[in-house]
Amino acid sequence: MSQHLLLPFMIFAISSAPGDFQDSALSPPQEEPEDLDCGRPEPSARIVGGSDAQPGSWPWQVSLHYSGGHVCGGSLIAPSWVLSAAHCFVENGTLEPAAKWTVVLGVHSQDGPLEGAHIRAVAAILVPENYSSVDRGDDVALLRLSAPAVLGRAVRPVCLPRASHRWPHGTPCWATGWGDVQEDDPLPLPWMLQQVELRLLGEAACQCLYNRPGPFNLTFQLLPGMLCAGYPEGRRDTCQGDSGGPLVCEAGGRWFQVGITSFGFGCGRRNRPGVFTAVAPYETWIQEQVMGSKPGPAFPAHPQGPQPEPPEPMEENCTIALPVCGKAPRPGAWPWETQVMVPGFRPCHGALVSESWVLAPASCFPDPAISDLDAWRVLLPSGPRPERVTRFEPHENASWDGASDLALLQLRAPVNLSVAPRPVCLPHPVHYFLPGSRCRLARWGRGEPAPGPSALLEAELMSGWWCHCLHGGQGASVPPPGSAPHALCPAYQEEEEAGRCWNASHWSLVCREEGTWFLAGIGDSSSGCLRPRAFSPLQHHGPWISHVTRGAYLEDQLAWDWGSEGDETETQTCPPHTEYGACGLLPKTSQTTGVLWPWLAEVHVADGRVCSGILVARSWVLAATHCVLRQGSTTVPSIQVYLGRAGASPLPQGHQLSRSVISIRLPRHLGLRPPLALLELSSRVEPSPSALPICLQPGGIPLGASCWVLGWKDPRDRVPVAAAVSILTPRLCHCLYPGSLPPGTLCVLYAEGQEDSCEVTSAPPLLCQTEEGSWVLLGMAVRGSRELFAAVAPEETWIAQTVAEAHFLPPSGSPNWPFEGSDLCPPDMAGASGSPRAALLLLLLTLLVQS
Ligand code: 4AZ
Repeated sequence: MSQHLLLPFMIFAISSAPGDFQDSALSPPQEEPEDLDCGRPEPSARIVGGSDAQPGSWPWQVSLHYSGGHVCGGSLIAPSWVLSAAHCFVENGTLEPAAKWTVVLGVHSQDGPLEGAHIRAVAAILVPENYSSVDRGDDVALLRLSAPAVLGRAVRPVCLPRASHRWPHGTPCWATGWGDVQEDDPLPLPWMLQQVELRLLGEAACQCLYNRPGPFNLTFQLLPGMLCAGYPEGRRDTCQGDSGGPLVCEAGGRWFQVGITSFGFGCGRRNRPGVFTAVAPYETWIQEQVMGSKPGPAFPAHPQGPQPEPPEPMEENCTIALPVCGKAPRPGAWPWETQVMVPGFRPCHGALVSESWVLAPASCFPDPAISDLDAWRVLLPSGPRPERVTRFEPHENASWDGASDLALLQLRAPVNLSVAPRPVCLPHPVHYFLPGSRCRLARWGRGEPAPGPSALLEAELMSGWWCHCLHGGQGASVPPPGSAPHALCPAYQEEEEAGRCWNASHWSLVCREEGTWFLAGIGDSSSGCLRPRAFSPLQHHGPWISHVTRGAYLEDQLAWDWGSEGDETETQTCPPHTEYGACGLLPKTSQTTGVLWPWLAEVHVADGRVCSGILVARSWVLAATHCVLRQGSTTVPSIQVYLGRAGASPLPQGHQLSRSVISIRLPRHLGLRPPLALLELSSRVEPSPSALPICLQPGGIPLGASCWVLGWKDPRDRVPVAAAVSILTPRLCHCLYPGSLPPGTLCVLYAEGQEDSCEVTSAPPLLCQTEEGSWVLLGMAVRGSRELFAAVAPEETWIAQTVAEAHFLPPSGSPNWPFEGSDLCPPDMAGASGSPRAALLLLLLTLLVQS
């Protein structure tokens, strides 16, 4: 029994044909004297309210045991008959043998010897022929006991309603059971029978609630023979283990069983009331099964005589409940932000998660502080006075696992949530924060105020793939949408300089869905001085938080537009890492951010030239020598490098970071000026969607790769464009450009119509994406050419010696093409006129004829 919530097996929407049980209204009325008195517990025995039932208050409640443990509930309807739910007994379409079940009657606490209880074997289990699964209805079962129950103070039958009985919308009724107290949270010892008051919901009202997409964006079609009970706001419900148990309503001094606990979407969730099998429509079916059994179940006439169909109040049809949690007057004004004051320590920031509980990092409260809870004070926004703390509950893994650095603090007096303070919403374990979600950093633990404008606190969530592949293990499989992520990665609108410190930057990540804020993750200061790049998802801790607090606001996901990521059904794996971490990943960014090429740099030389550069390590950029050094000049110009530029228009200028160049390195070449230069940056960059080094491939062109020239079409707006190319074999290359090519030159052929994509003076890079998904740098364009590239591979040793942290992938085993020329060119090909494409066709033809 849940006063709150739980996730059972998830049941999804269907809309099959209604069952054919409505004819039961024609059944003959029962003569009451033939049956036992029903539905009357010992008058003095029950107290309404609270969640533990009083012994004897629900004497028809039975516990159904399988292999010695409680599995389902049931109700005694006659000395030899128990009513329950079909789904308790049917597994994969087959009925479990009756002999495996026992019925425990007259039990209250199921801990220890079942005092006063008695046990009956099950002689037969009867289930409607049409039963297939709970969501298709007919979830009802009858159990014939091997011997009649002994009726007494704690064991009495409940009354059954006739088919014509109607119960008005809103009738207060009671459900009972030993089921979970929340989703995945079993009833604690001493396993006392639980009771909860639920209101009947009319069909239209219930259908209306279930028409709102809920967990997993699914809706559900209520069928005839089902009824709902509960509240739009949730929090009181039945749960796993209550199935088969009774929902009873009082009429004329007797308790009638109106429903059988059947299923629901989770437990106690907002707008997801419990679904019950309506008992009245099964009058005939029950009568047929128990035929001849004396005494049989009692179907007393309704005390008010025949009932008309109650008109369902129309205005009740759609009272959708809105979240209680996660409402902020404006971003940054967090009504859940709490400060825990412990004498001798700096204030610790946490979040209010329910009326009585505050979540904060456990590391705020070292051992000596815990000894004196009396001295602690909790400051809440707009709270009239500091609150006192009565209980401190650290997470069991708090001391060694940063992702579990959490503690719960119980306030001595619950706060009134109708005004600020208000709790933040918490995600269920399967919550999937969409890439592109708008998030904010919020103070957490001993976090200091942000050193700068509030825009620094804004963040946008990166795709799960990027986050996992950047921060997770190499070759790891990416958790698909809908399964628990290992990390949440925010992309910041503005990148800060490494070295600029945010003091002791502990932050929490709050993300907004449909205007409601969720506490999505907690970050530590592992990125040194900077804002955290990866947060530990809080959703893993939802079960612990709800177990301890019994009432934290776990909310269903509210935004479901998964975009292209939702279409990815195949398991994705991460491209290889190098010993310095991930390289060459291209994040899938949102609409608002546009495409960012994390390794593409703009190299601005003092005299106004701008050319492309490629980040090869956290403080090194590779560029074409002719672009950064003037021919003949020996002075080193002043150079500024910009990363994360998505072009001057139309994409936003955010995400930019810049570094000045402190040295230019050239390889030692005899005679010729080497084509490639390494620029050393004034400080390192932090891996982010704006700045991630490219990978390098020892040996050259990766097999099966697709290759691109990445440049900009217009030197003024500098919006990056990628033109698809194929790399020609050295022989074709040599034949097309005989005599003119320095060793180590790559030639490319542009895909149809892409020749003019890139501007030439910027010296665009040639990149390939390997089959594993890593982006690899192959070369930089030679002066004045779109087709010829100075290859990186011949400079491998120089790069490795200059840049210790260059990201060399493991050798791919692909053929290492010799870059030297060949003498096998057909005659007359030299400098073929016209376009390279025309020349190439001609060349291919000639070679074909020759061979
Ligand atoms: C179950 O799994 C179950 N919240 C029973 C009732 C509900 C959900 C699940 C209703 O037995």
